[in-house]
Amino acid sequence: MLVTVVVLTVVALGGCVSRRGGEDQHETVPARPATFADVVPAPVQATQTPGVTFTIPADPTIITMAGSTEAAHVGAYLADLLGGATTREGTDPVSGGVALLLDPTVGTGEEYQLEVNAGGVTIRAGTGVGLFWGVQTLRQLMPAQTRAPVPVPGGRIVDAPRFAYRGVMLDVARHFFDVAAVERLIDLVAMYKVNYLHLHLTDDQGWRIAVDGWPRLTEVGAATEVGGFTGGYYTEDDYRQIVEYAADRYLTVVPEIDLPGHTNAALASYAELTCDGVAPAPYTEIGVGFSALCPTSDAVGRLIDDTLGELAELTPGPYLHIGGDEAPTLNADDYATIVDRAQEIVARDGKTTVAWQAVAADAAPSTVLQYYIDDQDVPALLGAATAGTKVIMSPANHAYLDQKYDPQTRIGLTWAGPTSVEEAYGWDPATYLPGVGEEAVLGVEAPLWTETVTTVDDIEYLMFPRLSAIAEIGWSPASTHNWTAFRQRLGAQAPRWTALGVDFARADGVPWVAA
Ligand code: NGO
Repeated sequence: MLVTVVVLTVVALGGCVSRRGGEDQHETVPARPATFADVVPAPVQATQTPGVTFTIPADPTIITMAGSTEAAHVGAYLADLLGGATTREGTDPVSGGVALLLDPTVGTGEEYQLEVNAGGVTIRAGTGVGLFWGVQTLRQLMPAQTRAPVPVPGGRIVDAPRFAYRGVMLDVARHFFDVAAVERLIDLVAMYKVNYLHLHLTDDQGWRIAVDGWPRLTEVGAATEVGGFTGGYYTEDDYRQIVEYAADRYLTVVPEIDLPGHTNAALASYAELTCDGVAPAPYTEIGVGFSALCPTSDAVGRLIDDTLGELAELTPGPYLHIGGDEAPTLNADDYATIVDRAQEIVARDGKTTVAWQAVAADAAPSTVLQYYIDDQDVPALLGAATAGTKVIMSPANHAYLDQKYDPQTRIGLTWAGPTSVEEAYGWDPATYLPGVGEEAVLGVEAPLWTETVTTVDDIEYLMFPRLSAIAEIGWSPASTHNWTAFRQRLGAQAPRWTALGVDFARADGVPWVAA
């Protein structure tokens, strides 16, 4: 479906005010060189050296740590950004180029240090992922066009993430998005050090992953989406391709099979998954809470076993998400029968379960719970967190990217919003839920549900800039949290997004730097 957007632009003195839902009074400021204060997410320490600039020359030299395939991989990524480079192995900083050096004293995880002086750039980290995040920071210190020669301001950054899990979720069930769309999304979110991609693969309106032995899940279950009959699905190879593409950018895929509710597409495919043996019609509306797998059906046990078993095999990351949200048609025992079975199978296959908060009362100790709403399940979630359960924070009124920015936004839901950029940024994962403190929080995730999202432009419009706000909340120390500084940093992303063709919302309240 093509959505036509009417853009009315009014040029005002010294800036521009345009109107497109969510962007009523947007502000544009003149182009300026990138600074160390512009990096999103804000680093732990960033100190610019006044008066020093290093220009990465055309056809620069990139030194990658001798003997390290990880460093070589990150070097190739950087060479690509620079439009070509001569890459060779070494162990020391390089004059006139960029060195990517492994140094265990920097850390053993995602930490990195970046130094730019008049002679060159040096990034040090204990791991490949640390080097990769260092390159993402370097990218933000360059002009939007990163093809060398490019100037980089001098200075030093010491950086490490606050939380281990910084996720984005794409709902490919309500509307399907192909592999290329997902790859583009991965490229964009990697810029903000997002390290988990949660794919919501199944829901009432569509089943999006092929499962051996269950052909009707894709023949019937994948044939629909919200508003009609143009669905789609990933073959096993498609899924592998997404997983690999993500891994190349240090993102881990978390696949979700939503059960026992949100399962109309599966029920429509196989009558034996229902209790009355009658397959319901396909569903293309956006209501929730009406469907459920039958707890006493043998076929349901087999479906869970086969689907989660296959995903466990295809997914190198540690997590499988089993959904668990909104199944009001089942009583507590029947609900528990199904989510217990799913958790057992995930554990059998050596993975860790992630589930929406509704699973809290039935959660195995190792299950990670995803919080999104203040409802009747919160007391059980708090109890589990006190007993050591880890929580991913996705409060819908701050972190749900599917909510409109303001009532005029052309797409989006409103039940938890509207959510301005300032509201997306305005919370702290470790104090949001009293009883779920810093230690209990595994991290944050920004879900993009796609009931109203039909195109890649739609994805980008709802995702940017708010995803960058959630990414910063997940990465940056609480001490850096400051809306006035953040809005400046965020505004500096505009030329980058423009250069990449990202259809971001020039949301109110942010001084958008001109391209
Ligand atoms: C809810 C619901 C989803 C909707 C979403 C829309 C959760 C966890 N379950 O969030 O099915 O798509 O809201 O905002």
